[in-house]
Amino acid sequence: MKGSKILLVVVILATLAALVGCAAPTAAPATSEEAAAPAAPAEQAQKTYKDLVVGYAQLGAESEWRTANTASIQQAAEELGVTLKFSDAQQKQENQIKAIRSFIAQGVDVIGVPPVVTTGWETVFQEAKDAGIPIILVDRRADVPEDLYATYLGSDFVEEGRKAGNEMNKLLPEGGKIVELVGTVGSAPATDRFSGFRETMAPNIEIIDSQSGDFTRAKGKEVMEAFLKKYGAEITALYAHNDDMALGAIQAIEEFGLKPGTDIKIVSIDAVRGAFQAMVDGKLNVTVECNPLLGPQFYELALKVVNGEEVPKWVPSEESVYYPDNAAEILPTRQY
Ligand code: GZL
Repeated sequence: MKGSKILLVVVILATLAALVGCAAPTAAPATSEEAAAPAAPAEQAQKTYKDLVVGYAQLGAESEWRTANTASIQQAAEELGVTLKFSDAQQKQENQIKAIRSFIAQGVDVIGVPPVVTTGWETVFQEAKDAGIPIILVDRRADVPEDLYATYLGSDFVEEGRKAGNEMNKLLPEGGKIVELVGTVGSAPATDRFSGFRETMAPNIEIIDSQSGDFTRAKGKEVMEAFLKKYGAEITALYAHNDDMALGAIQAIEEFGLKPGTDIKIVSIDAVRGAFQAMVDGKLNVTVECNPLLGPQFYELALKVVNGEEVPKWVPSEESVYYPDNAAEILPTRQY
């Protein structure tokens, strides 16, 4: 009897032990935190051009250069199958900022922007960063901390100014008095072309006046008319920060009764078709190239940035200098 009792007690104890988890230890149960943690996110899927959504806050349509830049951005998107949301700010910073905020609200993958001026961007670029949307500066730079943009794709405007200064020295070996048509005040190209030119300009050349023509043909003509009224034939040459202002100035010089390219030498920047035609016509002496055809490079950078690939902080454009002697031969090949 006693043995059977002991056996019964053992069976009962074993059963109780099994019921209260005294079984062989298993892996420690997840803590409450670990249990709540989401599964490790899968590797973020790599985007392709076809599923890339890009916002481009274009600054305006002020010049042949800008028109070509817009065409390049739009054509490259179409060719690559990129979804492009495009806006034109009519050269107003507040419109560019509104466009960037709209792209953030729409949840685009990446935003491209040519800042119309260099200042006033920190707040909206921080909003894009907080939303996890990278900014790519295209064409023009902005004065912001480097962590607020992924990369800058554009020219070395100071070097363009240096090249223009060297060309002016060649045109005026005896020196002379020149006037300057400055681009949009506060923009990177205007600021840098202004300083670069003065780095290389010869000491026997004097800049007797310098005013902004805002990169437009109409304003360039208007300011040149004022220069001619004030200085007349005293002006030996003109330095224009872009071809559109130079073409406006050429009209003003002809209406004044002088010969552009002969009585008043002209050095300009951009190398748009209109400048090549003016060189063919003997009215413009030099144009320093500034390449607007940035579409393909922009999307290549955009895809890399969205896919987390390393990109340089600055991708400079390749550019040259053009003269009248082969302008007729090159003109038909120019894409802008
Ligand atoms: C330069 C670009 C300038 C052009 C002008 O990269 O920002 O703006 O030189 C244009 O023609 O208006």
